[in-house]
Amino acid sequence: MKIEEITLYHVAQRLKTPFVTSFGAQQARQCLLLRLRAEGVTAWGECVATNSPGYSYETVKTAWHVLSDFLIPSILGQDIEEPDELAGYFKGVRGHPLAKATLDQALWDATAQRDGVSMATKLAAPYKEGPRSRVPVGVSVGLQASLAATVATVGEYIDKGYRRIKLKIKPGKDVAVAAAIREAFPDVALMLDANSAYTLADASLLAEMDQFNLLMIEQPLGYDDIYDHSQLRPLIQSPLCLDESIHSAEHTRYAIVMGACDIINIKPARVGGWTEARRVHDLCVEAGLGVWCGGMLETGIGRAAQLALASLPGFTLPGDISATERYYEQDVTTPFELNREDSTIDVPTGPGLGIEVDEAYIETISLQQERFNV
Ligand code: OSB
Ligand code: MG
Repeated sequence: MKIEEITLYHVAQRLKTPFVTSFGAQQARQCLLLRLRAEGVTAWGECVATNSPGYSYETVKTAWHVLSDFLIPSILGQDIEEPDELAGYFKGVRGHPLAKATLDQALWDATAQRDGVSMATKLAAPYKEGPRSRVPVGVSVGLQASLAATVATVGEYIDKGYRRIKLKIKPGKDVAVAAAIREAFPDVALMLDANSAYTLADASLLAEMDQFNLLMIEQPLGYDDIYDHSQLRPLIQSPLCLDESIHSAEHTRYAIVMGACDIINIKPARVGGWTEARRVHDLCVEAGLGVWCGGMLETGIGRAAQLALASLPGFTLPGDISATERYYEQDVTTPFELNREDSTIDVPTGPGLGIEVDEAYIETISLQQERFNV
């Protein structure tokens, strides 16, 4: 497919409630949206880099720079048949996986539309089983002002039908928070995400979490560490999950060889896109690690692509893919809804991402835009 035109949008949306983690608080969520036109097809990608470099070193500004000055020029006017060809064009750019994943997503959307199949079906092509039609999901609850507020917030999500709760923790807001939630909701599938707020010296505190029957503890140690996690793993009983540290299939291999984790949270953007995310999935399945699809507070554009990935056979654990109304009053696509009866969301079945994008609404939330033509 000849890449004829690309438009970048820097957009800002207000989250319904501030999302607070050990690395900071966010309410005005910014991201980049990218529209790609190729041979009569219009496709979309979302760059989940945000205002500040708290989770990743990438921000909306670094992603705009890397996309507009390097990645977009490298593919504009080129004939690209499949998304896995992108790696060759991007060879000259080290790092910046969130920027690269934006174009990777748009290429998966464009080529799936060309093939007349959903992105989920295209991703699932190598497997015996086709894609799942609905995927199990949970909700990620940010740090709250008090224990009472945490219990109340979690209760509201459980009432809405979510059966898996992820709680953010940080030093000083950890054991007591987990204890309060476990006491109030003895049966809910519960996990904790520290976003790298601890060190190996906190092993005994992390082992105190063993009493709460956790689904997992996510990324307790350094954001680029694999080795210390391998040292922590035998010291705790809760399954250990890596998020921030895994940027590629190679990192996945290191984690497996070192025995650094039981589970990987696959965020396709963090590993540079959906082609690489599928490789991570395959390595985990082969090694017997659990996988699930993480989230970055996506708009409907990114959410559709998360759902496509999470429909692959290895994604047996519930993902951080909540209904649109958990995040936004209004979205850039038709909203995604939770199936209350089984805490799932339907995977789109239309061609490509299978969504309708509201371009007029994107215009109203756009802070900056730029078009690139051949
Ligand atoms: O660590 O998983 C994380 C959001 C932004 C950055 C990092 C993380 C998160 C979440 C939210 O936990 C998941 C979601 O609902 O999109
Ligand atoms: Mg995380």
